[in-house]
Amino acid sequence: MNAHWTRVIIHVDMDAFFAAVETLLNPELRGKPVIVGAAPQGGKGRGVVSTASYEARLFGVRSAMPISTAYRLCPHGIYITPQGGVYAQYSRQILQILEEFTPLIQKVSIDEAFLDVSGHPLLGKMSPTTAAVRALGLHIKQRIVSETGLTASLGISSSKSVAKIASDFQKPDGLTIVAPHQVQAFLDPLPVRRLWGVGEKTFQTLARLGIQTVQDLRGYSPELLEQKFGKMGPHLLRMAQGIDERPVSEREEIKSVSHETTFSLDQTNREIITSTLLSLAEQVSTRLRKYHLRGRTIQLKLRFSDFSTFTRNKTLPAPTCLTGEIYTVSRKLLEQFALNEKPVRLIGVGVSQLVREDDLQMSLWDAENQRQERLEKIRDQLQEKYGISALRHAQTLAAQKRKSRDPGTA
Ligand code: TTP
Ligand code: MG
Repeated sequence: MNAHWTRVIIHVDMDAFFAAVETLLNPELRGKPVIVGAAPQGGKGRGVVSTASYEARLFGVRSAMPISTAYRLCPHGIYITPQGGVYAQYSRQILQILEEFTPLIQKVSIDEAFLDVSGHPLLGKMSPTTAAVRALGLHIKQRIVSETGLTASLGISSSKSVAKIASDFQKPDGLTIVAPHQVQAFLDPLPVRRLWGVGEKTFQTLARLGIQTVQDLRGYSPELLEQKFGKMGPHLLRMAQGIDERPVSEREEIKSVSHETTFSLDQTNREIITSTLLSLAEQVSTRLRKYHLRGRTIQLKLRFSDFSTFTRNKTLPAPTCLTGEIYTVSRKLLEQFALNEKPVRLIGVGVSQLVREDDLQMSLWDAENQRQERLEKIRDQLQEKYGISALRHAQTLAAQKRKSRDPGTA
């Protein structure tokens, strides 16, 4: 059957990325369960798994799992502490290869990107055939593996959301092509959780409505969906129908910026917890300023020693990127918890509802805030140039001295 490809969108996602790079650098690891993350310390380690090789996944080890759980599941695994710089180098090399195929690239994360290859010469001038699309996909995979030694999984369809689901479909070393006339049949049997934009909360609400598969969602009344989810309702329906016109744009779509840390010992000491909070607020605000972003919603995340996890958030009247403001708000959120009852294992701060600096009406942003922002930006520049400097908040430094932070926090 002839498929009319209006656009050809590819989602590239590297396989077990950090673990694959480690294996490349040390071929003895090939075929073994490799776990990249915090030190396991014989099962007593804190912090989390960054990623695991597919051999380790057979034991149930997954990203973001506590390293102690990974150790219980796979005590004979090979545990490696992540070395960020090397992964970033490979990430850049992969991006350079992809840039040879199209200028329309959107990098999504360190090992993931969207490509719009609609105009590629291999696809011809008219609407391309699925065979031509497949040949181009194989060619890209081949270039990546021959030049880096790493395998990628590709999903190809005529929209970003379907391409993204498809790249995950036959991992590792996969190539999944969903031609336009196959989109609905491809999506229908999938659990709704696989759709882009369906997070835990939406998933729970959908489950309560008895909606499990994409097909269930597609058959649901649009009016009721809008009643339950507001503006998100029509969006969900479009995702379920595979309708997604969003362009592949060079600008990264950052939805939120967050940092979290696992204490090396569960904490009840309020002073240590709040100074860690200040350090996290500072890291988050530095990232916001780096990306020229500000956010309106501040979120605090707490995990207690029994692994119960809570989030609290507050939405501000105007968006911010200031350490002081993010810290003050998250500290108020922290006060909603009785910290002396249960020790804290993990604490995190996030900022969402982001706006770009250039989209912001400056009148919303009073003179004092502007002055403060300029100061913080100068501090960022000094930090970048000279590393941690005496200009950092004294309290942050004190906090850093007091606690040691595990690597591998997501
Ligand atoms: P992913 O692409 O989510 O995972 P992956 O490449 O390891 O495995 P897959 O084959 O399933 O794609 O993330 C890319 C890298 O980002 C991953 O190798 C390590 C890092 N990462 C973390 O550090 N913490 C996390 O929780 C996740 C999900 C990823
Ligand atoms: Mg990956």
